[in-house]
Amino acid sequence: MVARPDASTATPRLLSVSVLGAVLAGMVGGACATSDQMLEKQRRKEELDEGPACYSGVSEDCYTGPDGTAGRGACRLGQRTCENGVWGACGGEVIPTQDLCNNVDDDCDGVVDNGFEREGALCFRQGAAGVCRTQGRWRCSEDGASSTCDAPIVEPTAETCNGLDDDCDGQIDEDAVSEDRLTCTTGKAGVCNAGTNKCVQGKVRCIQDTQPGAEICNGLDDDCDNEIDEECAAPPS
Ligand SMILES: [Ca+2]
Ligand SMILES: [Ca+2]
Ligand SMILES: [Ca+2]
Ligand SMILES: [Ca+2]
Repeated sequence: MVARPDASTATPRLLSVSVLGAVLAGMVGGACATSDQMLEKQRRKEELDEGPACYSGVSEDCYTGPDGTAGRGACRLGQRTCENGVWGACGGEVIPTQDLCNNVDDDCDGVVDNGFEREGALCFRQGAAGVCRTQGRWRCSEDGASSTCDAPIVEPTAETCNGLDDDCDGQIDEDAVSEDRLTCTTGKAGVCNAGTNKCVQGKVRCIQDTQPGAEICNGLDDDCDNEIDEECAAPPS
């Protein structure tokens, strides 16, 4: 038996040593019932030595959430009051909860709305091109369970020559000039007059089909100087 005879003044640490001794003694002696009784006796004694948990009427800050989360995000300390030597419940504290889409760091990990797009951040309509790829902002759902992009829906329209992808196929101003409007005139002389309407940088322009060349004897004004077959070479055979 190694328990200290003067256990009434022993510190909790020394009491623990004496408890260990009691256990060892019980094991060595094979008398488990006896050592159990001794352990219980020691436990009661330790309780008495600690005295009351608190003094009645005293209040203090309290917090039951994980260390380091109080004061971060939504998490707040609470207050507890001592009554009849026992601390009451921790009232008014805010401990971590699952982070919802609500612009608040509910789980108090320092990140607002983990797992959601941040409310108010820019977004574009997904899977859409051209003028259909509208811009909006992320918005939290009413219940905080999801976030959605509020970009407006724009339906594709016929492609026109305006520098925009009106039909939302990813190409700007492709086939913007209709077949019946393709042929045009440039106002220039000779073969330089014939042209084709093309959409250039959002504007329809008449682009001449033939550049001026050497004047040949063919009944045409090949060099576009407003004179036909002047000093012409022989036409190709
Ligand atoms: Ca949140
Ligand atoms: Ca297009
Ligand atoms: Ca267009
Ligand atoms: Ca000419």
